[in-house]
Amino acid sequence: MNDILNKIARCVETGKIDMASPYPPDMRGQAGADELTKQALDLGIRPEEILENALIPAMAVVGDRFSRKEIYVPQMLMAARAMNGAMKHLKPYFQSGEAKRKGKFIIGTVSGDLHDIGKNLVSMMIEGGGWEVIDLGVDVSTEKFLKAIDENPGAIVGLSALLTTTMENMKKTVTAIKEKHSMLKILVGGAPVTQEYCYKIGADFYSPDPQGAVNYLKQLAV
Ligand code: B1M
Repeated sequence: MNDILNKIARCVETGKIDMASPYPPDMRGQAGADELTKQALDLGIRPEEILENALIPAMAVVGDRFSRKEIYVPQMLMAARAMNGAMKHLKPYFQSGEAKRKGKFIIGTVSGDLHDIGKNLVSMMIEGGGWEVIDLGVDVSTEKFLKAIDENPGAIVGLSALLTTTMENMKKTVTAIKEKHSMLKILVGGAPVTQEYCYKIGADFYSPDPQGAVNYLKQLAV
């Protein structure tokens, strides 16, 4: 089992999306993240294990290499594509929540921020937890969040930010939402976000991972 998970991790780290991807040269013609993830599921490996033991650690390796200037944006983008190639096989498992919806959840990555892998994971898990998810995508302006809230009364809102520079936009959006809808619950997350920052900007809950977000919503639905 570890062998195939290691191979999937290496594919994500090197941006080997699928069999047709030419990089890295020593893996040319071999299965990529796409095919290997399918194989792993066929072997009975649980989707959570693939995510936690291969995909997420691989993205952490990619981030460290970027920090050390060993790789650049194009390689990060290839890694993200390989991750998405794997995720498309996991998605149906995470989305197969109960048929009856517990409520509505609006989610988006804040203005100026294009990172969506973590946000998509949170979105999938919450959908799998039985909520109707309205995913506004990336680079979402405050106005777009406010419009979605007006169109979906009673919804809970989730904001994701991956850049220290866009955390400031998270604050602006939270402030604007709370000014108009003081009782509405706002959940925040993303790598640079902390519990302390959540309190500071007036959001209601911080979760470092999708499961924490699911648990928070579960508690609100009771
Ligand atoms: Co970017 N990037 N990136 N990037 N990128 C980071 C975030 C960075 C830490 C890399 C580094 O320097 N080590 C760094 C930010 C530094 C900082 O601000 N302190 C960085 C930078 C600098 C940049 C650019 C500025 C680079 C440039 O152009 N010079 C640029 C900015 C573009 C923009 O947004 N305006 C940029 C671009 C990109 C790509 C487009 C190439 C690509 C994104 C592709 C995509 O998302 N579709 C990319 C990638 C892939 C990364 C890294 C390598 C991986 C991010 C990721 O997907 N992680 C990242 C380094 C890293 O994180 N190790 C990096 C995996 C994902 C599962 O984790 O998103 O943290 P994460 O989500 C987690 C939790 O945070 C949590 O749950 C998830 C699962 O556990 N979570 C929530 C997330 N949202 C949540 C919401 C919740 C609750 C939990 O409730 C609502």
